[in-house]
Amino acid sequence: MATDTHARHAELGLGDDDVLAMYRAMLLARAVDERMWLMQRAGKIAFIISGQGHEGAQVATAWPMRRGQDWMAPFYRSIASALTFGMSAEDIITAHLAKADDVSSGGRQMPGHYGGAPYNIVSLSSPVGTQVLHAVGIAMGAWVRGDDVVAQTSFGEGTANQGEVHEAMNFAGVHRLPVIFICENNGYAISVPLDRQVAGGSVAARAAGYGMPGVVVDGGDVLGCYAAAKTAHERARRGEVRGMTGIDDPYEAPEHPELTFDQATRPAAAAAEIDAWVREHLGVPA
Ligand SMILES: Cc1ncc(C[n+]2csc(CCOP(=O)(O)OP(=O)(O)O)c2C)c(N)n1
Ligand SMILES: [Mg+2]
Repeated sequence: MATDTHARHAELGLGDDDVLAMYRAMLLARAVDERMWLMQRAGKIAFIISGQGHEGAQVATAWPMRRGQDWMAPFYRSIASALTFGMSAEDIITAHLAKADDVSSGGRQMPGHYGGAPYNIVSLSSPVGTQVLHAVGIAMGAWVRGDDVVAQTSFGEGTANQGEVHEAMNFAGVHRLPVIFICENNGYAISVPLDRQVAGGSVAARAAGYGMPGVVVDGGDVLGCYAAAKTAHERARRGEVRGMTGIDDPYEAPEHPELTFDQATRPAAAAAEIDAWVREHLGVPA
């Protein structure tokens, strides 16, 4: 098994040092996330939106992105994406504490709105999906200027149903812009399950209608996510076709603390489904 794993990352052009660095980034993201939960419970942070369960997919899809050259328009769970693309743990925690030297906004943005001019990370707005338009705008600007730039944006599968996400993807497809759309599908938009959000059951399948490839990758398969992101990045640079990746993420462990009302109304069936998933995948005995 160890030999197979080694062959797989080597085949993708990754060295042992690369995969160790990816694993370290995942662990750092989890450690920062857990620390912020403690700080939130201690009353030091207003709220935290967790990225737990998304780390592998985020590190892997950010890995092919060129720091200082490409651009990222992330979403509120993008702790690992932001860390991989240049933000430090200190940047992330300082932003949540709303300190004056916070790189994202000088303490003026809400928690979870990752951004930083030095890192080419565009701060998101609170209405879900707006960052998808920003990424397409960045890609359009790069194309007009003739710059070698790839923009990447990420969002949840619930957000994929916002009107502007359709507009952004259609516009990108029509103009063949260098932008990668990453849908981190964790099966729920707060308490609404996938089958009540997405007709047809797949966000990635919509890519055909936008004239771009759409692939589904298991979000727990870090190397699979890396391979998909690397291919999409290469395609975007060639100006050939843009990549749209549907990431099928594992459930994130904690719930949204700021959405208490929705938690209370989450259907019992959802709790049972999550419980079954945890038992099966994490080996928790019944
Ligand atoms: C336009 C808009 N509608 C509703 C909300 C409230 N809201 C915040 S997060 C969220 C759920 C989004 O679900 P999904 O896109 O699947 O991402 P997840 O949180 O599951 O990662 C909603 C409805 C919002 N911020 N913006
Ligand atoms: Mg979701």
